[in-house]
Amino acid sequence: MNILSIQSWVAYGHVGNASAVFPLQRLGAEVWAIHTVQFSNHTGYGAWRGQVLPAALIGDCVQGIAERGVLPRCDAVLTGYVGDAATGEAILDAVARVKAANPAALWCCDPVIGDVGRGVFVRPGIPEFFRDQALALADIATPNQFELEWLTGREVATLAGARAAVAALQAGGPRCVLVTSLRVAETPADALDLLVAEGGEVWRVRTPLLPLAVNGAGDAIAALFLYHRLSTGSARVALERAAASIHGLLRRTAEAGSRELLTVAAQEEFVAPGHLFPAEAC
Ligand code: PXL
Repeated sequence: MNILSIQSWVAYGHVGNASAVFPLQRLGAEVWAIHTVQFSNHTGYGAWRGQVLPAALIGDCVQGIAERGVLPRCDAVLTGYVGDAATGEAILDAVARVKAANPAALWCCDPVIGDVGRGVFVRPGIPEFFRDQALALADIATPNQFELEWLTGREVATLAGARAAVAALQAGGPRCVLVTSLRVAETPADALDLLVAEGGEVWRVRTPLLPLAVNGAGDAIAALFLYHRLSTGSARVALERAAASIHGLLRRTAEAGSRELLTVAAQEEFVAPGHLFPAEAC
């Protein structure tokens, strides 16, 4: 499996490509990683150094990959954190080139905009890029609850509200929508839900809520979900496997009291997760 992953890079810690690439490799996928930014650390610290990389660099790298003649073997494009709205065009262009070379390739678009508690944490124009341009062309979208609300303009307070918002998102583009973290009225206080919708079916996995605040878990979930969705063809199975691996990763991270995901130390969870949480139709 070959995945073109266009996301942020951080020198220290695990978000963006630094959260997504290693789990994919550990599962056996080849990852063609292109970075939208190179920062010292994630922006959740409030301070960071580094640069937003020029949009032209993304196009250049895609061009170079195309010149190797391998684009027809690209199974999917995975995109996430975008440092500047100008990068949006380069991402759309990369997806168009991959799909022209391999019409079966999927675009999994993680519309990284913000999070509950933190609000919007990307530059102006980026949320609008996802809503107005990207999602219409994506096959899979992986918003968190905050992003689902922002993108659809709907409040998500109940399971029915979540289902309606997901259906609204699907109507505008992606056939498959994974909500990577959901807490609604039906969610017990000590739990976290993940929801996936595809082909008229909606599945929910409920995992124990863990006492931690880390960044980058959504980036790893999107990558793991894409991998398993590609390898099994089933959104339900992909949800179960991604949720199990992420829960294992987060459990070990919480046990260690780490501020960064233990992506390397917990790598066994990607291939043999300790706990499986069955999906329920809803
Ligand atoms: O996890 C999303 C993300 C990705 N990339 C960078 C970030 C964040 C969230 O803070 O700062 C650079």
